[in-house]
Amino acid sequence: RRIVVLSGGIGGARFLRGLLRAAPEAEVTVIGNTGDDIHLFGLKVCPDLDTVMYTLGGGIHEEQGWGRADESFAVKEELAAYGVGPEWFGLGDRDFATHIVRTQMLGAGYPLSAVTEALCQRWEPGVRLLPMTDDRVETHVLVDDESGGRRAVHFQEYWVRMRAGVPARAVVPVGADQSKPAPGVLEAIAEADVVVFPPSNPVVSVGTILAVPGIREAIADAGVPVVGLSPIVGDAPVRGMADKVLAAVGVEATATAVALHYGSGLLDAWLVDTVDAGAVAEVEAAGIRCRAVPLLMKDTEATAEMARAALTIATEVD
Ligand code: GDP
Ligand code: FO1
Ligand code: CA
Repeated sequence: RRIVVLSGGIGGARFLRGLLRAAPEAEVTVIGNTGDDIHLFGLKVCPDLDTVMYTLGGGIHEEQGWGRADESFAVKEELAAYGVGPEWFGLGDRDFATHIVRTQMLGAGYPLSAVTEALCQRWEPGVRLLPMTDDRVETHVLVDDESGGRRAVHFQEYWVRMRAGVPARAVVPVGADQSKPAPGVLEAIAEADVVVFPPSNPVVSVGTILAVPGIREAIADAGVPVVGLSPIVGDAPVRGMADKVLAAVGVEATATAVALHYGSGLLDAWLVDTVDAGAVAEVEAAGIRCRAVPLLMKDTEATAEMARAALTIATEVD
């Protein structure tokens, strides 16, 4: 069975671990969000690709959910001693090596998709990990400035430095409209038996991937079940501040609103948590098959059970 998953960082990566346990024989292609990518100290950092790669490859800092296990921060401290920031972004020494290799290969002319494949030869994530695009796409967030206007900040600055503490007026995936899907992306979608939207951020993770021209259309045209799992449980994100960026696109932080945001034109089936069982009828009224199952990724087995539910509901809409 060929499964395509559109993934952000932590939510997507943890789901994938469960999916690989639930369907060990499946051929899984992950289309990773690169809108969160940022250039720091002359290096290209791809947080969501790295989170998937480290999580599935056994190198992730488990509690934190991003970055490397057994990390140290000597380079960051030395940079700070030179007065070189930003100090608000925590790049560790082990993680730095990944960005150095990536930047070196990009500088030598390899596209990000080839670089990602090379990095994955070390980590053996058990999936085919593709960036959504080889082109530069950077998500920016419009916030209010002091003089009553708006200013754009990089998504990482909004998320990590500002902790999404001020309203996001708009979320703009800069460069997305000019970007092309990376090699293999459209082919993987066309050959998929099922497409899964994991419990990733619907705006800045899955939404950014869908903003690459051709990807949304390819999914709709594939004619295979498209199944999503809600990242919103009990009217709040399980983790993080997805409600802040949902507000920017005028979507309530509820499992129903996120399903309707994807829409029945794209989504065939949707899983909500058991605490949101009341949403099932609403979602089904919109033409999307819906079931309530436990959606907390407490451990790999609980997550595998979520993946099994997703694959089961997919067969029901096939
Ligand atoms: P990011 O790039 O690291 O922000 O990760 P993703 O975009 O892949 O996923 C972020 C989303 O994962 C957040 O909106 C969370 O609400 C969601 N999430 C995290 N843990 C869980 C969980 O255990 N269950 C569900 N349903 N969602 C989760
Ligand atoms: N998230 C933070 O909240 N603080 C950090 O300092 C931070 C550093 C960081 C470094 C490498 C990496 O791959 C991820 C990192 N993240 C950090 C997580 C990540 O930037 C965001 O949580 C996601 O992109 C949000 O969607
Ligand atoms: Ca992310």
